[in-house]
Amino acid sequence: MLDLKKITLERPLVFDGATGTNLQSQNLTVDDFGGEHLAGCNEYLIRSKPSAVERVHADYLAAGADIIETDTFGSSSIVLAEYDLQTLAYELSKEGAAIAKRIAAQFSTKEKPRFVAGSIGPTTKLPSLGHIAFDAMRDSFYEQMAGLFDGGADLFIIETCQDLLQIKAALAAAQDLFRDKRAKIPVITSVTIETMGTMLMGTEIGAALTALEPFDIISAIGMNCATGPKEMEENVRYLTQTSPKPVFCMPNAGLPENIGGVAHYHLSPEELERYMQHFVSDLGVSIIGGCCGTTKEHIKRLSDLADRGRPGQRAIDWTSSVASIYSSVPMHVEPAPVIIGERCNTNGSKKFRELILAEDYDTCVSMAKEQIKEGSHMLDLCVAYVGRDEIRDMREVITRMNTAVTVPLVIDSTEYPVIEEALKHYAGRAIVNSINLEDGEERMAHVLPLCKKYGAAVIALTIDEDGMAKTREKKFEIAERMIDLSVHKYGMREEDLIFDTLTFTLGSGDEEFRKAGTETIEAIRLIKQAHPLCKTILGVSNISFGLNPHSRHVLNSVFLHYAIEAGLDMAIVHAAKIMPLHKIDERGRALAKQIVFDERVFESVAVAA
Ligand code: THG
Repeated sequence: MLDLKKITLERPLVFDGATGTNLQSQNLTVDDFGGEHLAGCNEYLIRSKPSAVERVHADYLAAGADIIETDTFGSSSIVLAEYDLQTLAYELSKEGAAIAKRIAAQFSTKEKPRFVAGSIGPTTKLPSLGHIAFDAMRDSFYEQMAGLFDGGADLFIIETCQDLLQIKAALAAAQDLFRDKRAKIPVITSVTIETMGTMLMGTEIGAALTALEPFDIISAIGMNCATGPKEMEENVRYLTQTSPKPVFCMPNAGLPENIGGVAHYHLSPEELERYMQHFVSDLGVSIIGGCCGTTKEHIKRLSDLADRGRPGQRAIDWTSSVASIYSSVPMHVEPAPVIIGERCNTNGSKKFRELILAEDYDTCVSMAKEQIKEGSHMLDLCVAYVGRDEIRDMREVITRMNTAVTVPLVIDSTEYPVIEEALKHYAGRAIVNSINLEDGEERMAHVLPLCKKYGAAVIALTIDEDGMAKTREKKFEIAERMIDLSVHKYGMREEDLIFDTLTFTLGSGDEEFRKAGTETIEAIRLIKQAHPLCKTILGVSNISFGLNPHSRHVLNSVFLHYAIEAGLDMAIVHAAKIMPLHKIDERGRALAKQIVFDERVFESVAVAA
């Protein structure tokens, strides 16, 4: 397979320029488009006037482009339906790729091979706004991609993306296609950052990178369209400093100026070259090209630039993170822990349970927002309720939270279909809560492929066939077994795994569980020492079930303090009720510490309560 990372170590790769601009310059007539009703459908030119498309390709290849894009930006059934051409999606895509391949072959030499990128535009619909269902969008992309693949495309470019959920639908289609074809080609994903500095849905570049980075099938990540290189600089710099994958950049010929309803682009070939030289040499961008308004003269300049030297070295500072549709949140913060609000949980909050029962989904969202105000960095979400349709409740809640909640979500469910329903409606990068080995590998076999398909991280509980592990050794042993399976069998990475060393309550006073606090804390230490890339988490409130509210707050806070000392990264808590140690009186602190570490100075936990 074409190895973009390897090729671009030696030389930047150059894409072609605008298709529309070039077609316009050919002064095509209504008849060329196949009639009044098809005027403006550039994709239909593949059939009605292939010579016009061939000319675009030949011009850019002659200018020195390494990669030309097929004229299929809108060849999905979703877009073609606007011209009543939806039944032609596969055929037009295939013919579009075949034309490009034919012309590319005419220019291709051993020294300078030329490639065809199957162009996949964003369509006209935003799944995060409910314009289209995820599955329908995936199916439409699948058909378009199948045509491009069968027509001979060397790679796919999923470009001009406005909505991360749309990208995930396209990636799901590509994954399905590669599975069905038993063959892969590289995929470039490119987002469009509007002049206001985010994607159309409000997504910051960091959130886009966090959501896309986990996908193995993506070979390069970048941005195109909306603005010129000048406006892109800050975000391009972010990508080159942060992205483990090669960085792609394909700007417009400057910001468009609207003259009489028509967009005009003013950046000259020399100016574009100057910016792109900086991006390549100084920032390390390795795949470049031109979007709206760029011509063969622009591409000639980029090709000359590419001949002058390899992309600059990048120092990459990547931290494993998750994201909402808006922003990215690292899975470790200083000071620790990452605080995960526990209250949007039907099992953990009477209020939330009643809201779900009343189907007052909007107030569920208000509870989420309250927890953000209280300092939560992420939110746990569980809508399970015996006798109710959990899939439907999850869909109702998550479609609202997707755009209304600014922090990442932790999807807490025991049901696989509920987890998938959540992931296919969530634009950001979620955490799935959780997997375990209670029924052997069964649960991992269902949940981890979903995490891979949608790019999620996952919480792994130290439970196996014998139940919840009690000792540090057993907790550690289960964690190691899960790491081995997750990484070697299911293709997850250690940094996608968050271990929960689970504690029983210390509030029962039960002899059997008096060591539970210590063992849980020491298991965290063992896991972090052996696997520093893995994260750790605890549902802190579990430790104090059965005690009175004040004792619970004290015990939770003290337990959390020592867990953090042992290396805890994340905590599921009621943020408003966690107290820093210095806010707890000395007696309470001492007593709580004795309970956590089972330092038996007193007779029973009931004294503390
Ligand atoms: N690990 C992981 N996920 C988890 C847990 C865990 N998810 C659920 C739970 N444990 C963490 N969440 C909560 C939420 C609420 C409470 C405890 C844990 C809680 N609620 C109060 C009660 O039940 O008394 C408040 C009730 C109310 O407001 O009505 O204590 O360990 N991975």
